[in-house]
Amino acid sequence: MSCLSNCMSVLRFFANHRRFSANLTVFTIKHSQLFHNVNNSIASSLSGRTLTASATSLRSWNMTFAYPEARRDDTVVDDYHGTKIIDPYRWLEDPDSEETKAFIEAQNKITRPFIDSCPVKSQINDRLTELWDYPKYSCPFRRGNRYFFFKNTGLQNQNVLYVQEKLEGEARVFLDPNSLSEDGTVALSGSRFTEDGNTFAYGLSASGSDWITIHIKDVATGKDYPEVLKKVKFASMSWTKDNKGLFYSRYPEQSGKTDGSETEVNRDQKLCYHRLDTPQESDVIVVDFPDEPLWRIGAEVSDCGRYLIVTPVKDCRDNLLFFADLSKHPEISGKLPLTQIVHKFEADYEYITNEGSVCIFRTNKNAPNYRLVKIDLNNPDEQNWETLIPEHPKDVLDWASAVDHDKLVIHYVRDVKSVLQLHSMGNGELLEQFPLDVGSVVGFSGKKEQTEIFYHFMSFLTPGIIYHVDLKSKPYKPTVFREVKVKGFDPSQYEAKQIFYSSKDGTQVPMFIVSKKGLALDGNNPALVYGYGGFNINVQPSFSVTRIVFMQHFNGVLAVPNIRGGGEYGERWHNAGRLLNKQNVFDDFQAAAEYLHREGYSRPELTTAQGGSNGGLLVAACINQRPDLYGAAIVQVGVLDMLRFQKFTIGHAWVSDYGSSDNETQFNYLLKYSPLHNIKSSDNGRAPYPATLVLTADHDDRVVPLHSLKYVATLQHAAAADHWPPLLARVDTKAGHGGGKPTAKIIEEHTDILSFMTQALGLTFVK
Ligand code: X97
Repeated sequence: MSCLSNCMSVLRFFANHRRFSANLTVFTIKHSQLFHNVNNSIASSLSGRTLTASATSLRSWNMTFAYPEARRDDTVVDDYHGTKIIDPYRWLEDPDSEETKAFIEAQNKITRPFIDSCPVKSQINDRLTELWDYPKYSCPFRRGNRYFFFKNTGLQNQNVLYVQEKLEGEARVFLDPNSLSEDGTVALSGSRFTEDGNTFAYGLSASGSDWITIHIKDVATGKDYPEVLKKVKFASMSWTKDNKGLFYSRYPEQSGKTDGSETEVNRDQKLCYHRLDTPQESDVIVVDFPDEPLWRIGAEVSDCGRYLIVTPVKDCRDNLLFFADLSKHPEISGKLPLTQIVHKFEADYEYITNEGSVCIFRTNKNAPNYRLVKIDLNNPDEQNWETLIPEHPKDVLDWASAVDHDKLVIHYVRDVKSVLQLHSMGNGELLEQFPLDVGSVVGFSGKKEQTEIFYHFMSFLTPGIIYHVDLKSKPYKPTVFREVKVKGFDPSQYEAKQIFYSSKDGTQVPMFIVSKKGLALDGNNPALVYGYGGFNINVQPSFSVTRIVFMQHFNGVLAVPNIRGGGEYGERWHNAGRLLNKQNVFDDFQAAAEYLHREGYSRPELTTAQGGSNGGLLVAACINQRPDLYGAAIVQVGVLDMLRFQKFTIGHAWVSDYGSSDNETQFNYLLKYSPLHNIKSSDNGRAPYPATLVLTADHDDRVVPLHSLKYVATLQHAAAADHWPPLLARVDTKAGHGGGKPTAKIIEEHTDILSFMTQALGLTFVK
């Protein structure tokens, strides 16, 4: 989930479904930014220092600016278990107030000139645009008698879905999201074909919000059915195998806006059944848990069509497991009676396939690296479960997909690199290991009733190779179906390596280091250290044009430490970096920076820390704790108020990683690292911070912008009026957490990030 990644199939930290779902979107495997003369209306709504430019000259850039000082309301005080915490910028939690809007405008007004005056900004932008302009493809996938694939010619805002009768045949546009908005801000977000391939349900999101509307298309005619399903978010979509209707989860009507710029808690999701060609008002609720307003309800129709597998989830890990026997309720006219298999939230259970009543699940129950188990729905007690593929001692069983009737393709993560294998569904035996370079499988297509598979390989220096395997002919021979090259990028000039370094407590942490070959290790090169560190999410190698520009034109060193909290080494790695172990995540990241400095890859004044979302928290916590290690920090869409995150949109789901301030022990722990609550001002009025760019956007309803706004207000308050280095915010509009972002906006954002780094660190653009 690299947020620098431009690749269409790598959006892991933005992914909105748990793991790879072979059926949902074949495209995405997993679920992978800012002075003068502020006008009077703004000035009047912000108190304190003047908003006009100060006359202080800043380093050699001779730049002047002053931070807009926001009103502090010291009367807002919360009592947490007897500890009083002041929250002076609480007013910034209201996204709709004139005062908040003025604050945002004032921030952008100091940030824009700083970035825009970067002398090489247009060169950065030109180079990014040039390199980005190569065709990108997904794996083709067959539904019914047709093949489909996504393609982006290069700079199209959104990927286009094509259809063709035969693989070799001419492809026609099937769905072009670019036609749905002028600026590319309407994106396809989740889709599902019926079993016969004749009907296509697809989600559309606007301006980067998690909200989607589901539309349904007749594949043969290309015409949409009249109904539109609204109030949908975090939804699985699954058709009944008679092709007549769709299970999906939705939220109730709520007052006020629901366009993604609101902050209300998402609650009371219900699983509904929609009958094709009927209005949404006729949908029936089939599963709900009225006593559990915060649960989200996943559901999947079994491959055979008989069962509905229901998987409620409370947080961001562990689910319950129920099933309904659809053969007993062919009408689906109301609540479905459920049989409960798993009664406690203590492990993940993901349906893979079934033969008759025997289902295969991927689980980490008693298997922190995951295993496959067989559960007989007629006899589902745990003591009767059978292990089909046991847990591997080291490798993480990341996803599995049924293919060719009786086989399973299994993706393992071995020391952060992908391993792809074919196993027997009958006895789990290994049938084949597909050769792979060091890198990642970022896309896959194949189905139980089909005899061919495609998989999409990528790495730091490989933009994309799609392999095809015909499972009818043995020995299995993967052939290159498609390989893309990037004009102007010669991979042989670069090297990517993986090293292991010792963290504070001696834990060995893997890190990828990528740069031009033969760079002098004299500490004079800039480094970009990217981390995530949470939610059982892996940061595997991926191709990123922005990183190539950094390496090619700044002699930059890219470093990706696979710090604890992620899923790189299974549940143990995740557990070692969550709740009361969260400090390990920060320690691992700091140790990565120290390693880079010790080994001469860079030095603190040239090192940028970058992270988004949970990684934004990471970077912000790290610059509070060790500002001496970094020259710049890029904090994207970060979770920064650790005492109040659970009160907005889906924040409550993160208590499985963060705990909650509602619990006294966890509150005491959170208070120690919460970025917002640990901002330091030093004696001389100069806060000891690297240059910091905080990025957010008005429709981020995953991590609401108020985190970034309160944080930057506090940072700037701690700094002197003419503080160098700059502590700035870039607040985008018609954008969200990252998913569905149009290419034009991504390139602008990445141009701004590289320009900010250039300005702040004094980097040189080498041609
Ligand atoms: C989330 O906050 C995801 C929350 C919403 N959500 C999904 N997929 C679900 C889910 O996007 O609840 C899901 C569950 C049932 C049915 C349909 C979807 C899910 C699936 C698996 C596991 C958990 C939830 N995420 C975190 C995030 O965005 C990390 C990745 C997913 N964060 C932002 C964490 C901190 C900052």
